[in-house]
Amino acid sequence: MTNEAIPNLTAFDEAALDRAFASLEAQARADAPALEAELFRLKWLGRKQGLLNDVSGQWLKAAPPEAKKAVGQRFKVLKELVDGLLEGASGAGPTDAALRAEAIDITLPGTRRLTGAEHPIVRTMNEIVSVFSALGYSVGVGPEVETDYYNFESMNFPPGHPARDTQDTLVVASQERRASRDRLLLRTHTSPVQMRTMEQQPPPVRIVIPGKVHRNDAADATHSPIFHQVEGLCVDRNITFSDLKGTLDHAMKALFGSAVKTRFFPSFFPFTEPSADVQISCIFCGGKGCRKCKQSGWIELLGCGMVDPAVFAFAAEKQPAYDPKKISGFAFGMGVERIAMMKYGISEIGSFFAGDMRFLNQFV
Ligand code: 2NL
Repeated sequence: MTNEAIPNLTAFDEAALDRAFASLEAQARADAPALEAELFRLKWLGRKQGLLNDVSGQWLKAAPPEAKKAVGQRFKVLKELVDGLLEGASGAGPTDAALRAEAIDITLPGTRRLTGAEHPIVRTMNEIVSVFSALGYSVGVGPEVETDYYNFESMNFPPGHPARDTQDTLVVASQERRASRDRLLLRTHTSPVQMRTMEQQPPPVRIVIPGKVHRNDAADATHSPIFHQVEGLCVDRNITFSDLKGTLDHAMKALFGSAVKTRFFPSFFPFTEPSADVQISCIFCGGKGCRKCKQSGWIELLGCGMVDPAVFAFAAEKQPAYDPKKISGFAFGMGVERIAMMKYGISEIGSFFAGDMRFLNQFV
């Protein structure tokens, strides 16, 4: 019986023999990595059905006397190849040459990978947050796509307030079918997270919310439609404006050095009453007056105030403990870019977002 994997040889000239053996060699090389070692041995070297046995039977024995030597030589080479392949596969291990080719020089220096660094905005945000963490504040995060209710209505913005205008707020398209309180927009401040927090837990609350906010502003040296805020909220019994002043005075000293002074000016926000703007003594001239503070000796840095009872009334719809007759609180908000620009002497807000490595590498 002849093996069909081995064609019958019709010509025994050198070229015909080379072609015939080359095809078997290629087959053996393909089988070696594909077959388990014992299967490979059986297929090629098996005493009864091994291919080499059949090659010997069909090609060597069939060769005319003058071609026997040429067939025998090629058969020997093929047998050595198959033995070699089996040795490689059966745990005798690779040859020395193969080992040397794969060797790793462990004395070479490793591949240096840059670890990266905190972006200056994130770093500043973390610094602000850690000042309040040290005072016992927890940290909250929340969605950047918000509803009109959390961003405006519950923050006591009246229906026609200019901030609600699409000229000032970036809104999600095609929301007309929804009730106005459910319409989606990009949050313009992180206050919605504080309202969500109050809905989730009764007072006392001490929390800071760092995060990204959006406004439909034209970009210039100090304005960007995307920027970052840290807002804070403290609610408990008997929280007073003195607590607000003491907390923010401490926070400014922790952020800018113990020599800075603070002062509070009357201001207005829909969500606080009374409201104040906070100025710190100029960190560049110590208060004597310079270009940075426009010769005033003071720099305006954040807004704050006592939480408006109307805001507590919205929270009380879900958590009755926010009864403005029983509790009080203060809140504040600051722009992270503005603080980072002051700390690092940066004049263009766009530098934070341009992704220019020459800028960013200064903060590594
Ligand atoms: C500013 C002013 C401020 C708040 C944010 C706030 C949050 C709640 C209730 C009341 Cl839940 N107020 N946040 C209060 C005063 C000022 O931010 O100029 N930010 C850049």
